[in-house]
Amino acid sequence: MAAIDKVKIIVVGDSGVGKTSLTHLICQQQPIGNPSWTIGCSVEVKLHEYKEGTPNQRRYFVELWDVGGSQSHKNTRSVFYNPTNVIANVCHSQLGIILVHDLTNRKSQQNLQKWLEEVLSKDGTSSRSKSFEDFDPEKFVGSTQIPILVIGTKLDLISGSNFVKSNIHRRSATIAEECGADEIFLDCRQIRSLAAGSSSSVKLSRFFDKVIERRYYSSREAFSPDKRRPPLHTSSLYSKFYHND
Ligand SMILES: Nc1nc2c(ncn2[C@@H]2O[C@H](COP(=O)(O)OP(=O)(O)OP(=O)(O)O)[C@@H](O)[C@H]2O)c(=O)[nH]1
Ligand SMILES: [Mg+2]
Repeated sequence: MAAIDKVKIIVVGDSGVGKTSLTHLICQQQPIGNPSWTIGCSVEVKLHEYKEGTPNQRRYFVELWDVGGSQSHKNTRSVFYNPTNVIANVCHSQLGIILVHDLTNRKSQQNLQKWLEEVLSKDGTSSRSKSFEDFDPEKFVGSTQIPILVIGTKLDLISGSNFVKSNIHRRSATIAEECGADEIFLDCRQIRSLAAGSSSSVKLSRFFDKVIERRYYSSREAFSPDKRRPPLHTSSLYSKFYHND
């Protein structure tokens, strides 16, 4: 049987926003009861049907790298951002980024820019030395074409009117708007949040397709299907690095 190719997606955001809950919901199709703080990084894998329902349908592993958001581990996190399989002049080729914020915590949304900068500047392929103030997500994301998805969690904890209000009174563009990224709002503790056919599930699937497309079908990156490299290693269905549960 042919090996199944894979892509890597980094999941980042402040501690407690719900990254582990989200990753579990995506990969296990069920909510996680009581997640503990993620120490280091936990990797879960989802089997994804690329371009499902079309003649080009193909199966891929999507690895979700759920990175612990605690400030105290900031300096040791960069090891997780390093894309494997790096070749000269190919930047972030197999990488996608999911930026997660908590809808009840505005600061967690503002911090997404810092998270994006942290991933992009420390992934081992960039020599940028710019400070945070100089960082322009629109420009940088535009130049790398890296697929990004923004997810707002804890939708169940805010009332509809608060949600509308917080969006109307926003002073500046959200990071999703700046990056031209899709945005999903959900309750990670409800299985129906990503029910097949729902708009959230369709957006998520489209995002995975984008990451796969960039990795395996983009001629610009010399990764056309014909020139496709074999994966470095076969994914185990569930591999854990450092997690304290
Ligand atoms: N009500 C509600 N609670 C949520 C939701 N998503 C996550 N939580 C809760 O928020 C808490 C933190 O969730 P985690 O998934 O551990 O957060 P994390 O982002 O992985 O945190 P770190 O591992 O420390 O970076 C847990 O108690 C979850 O049950 C949601 O959509 N709604
Ligand atoms: Mg976690």
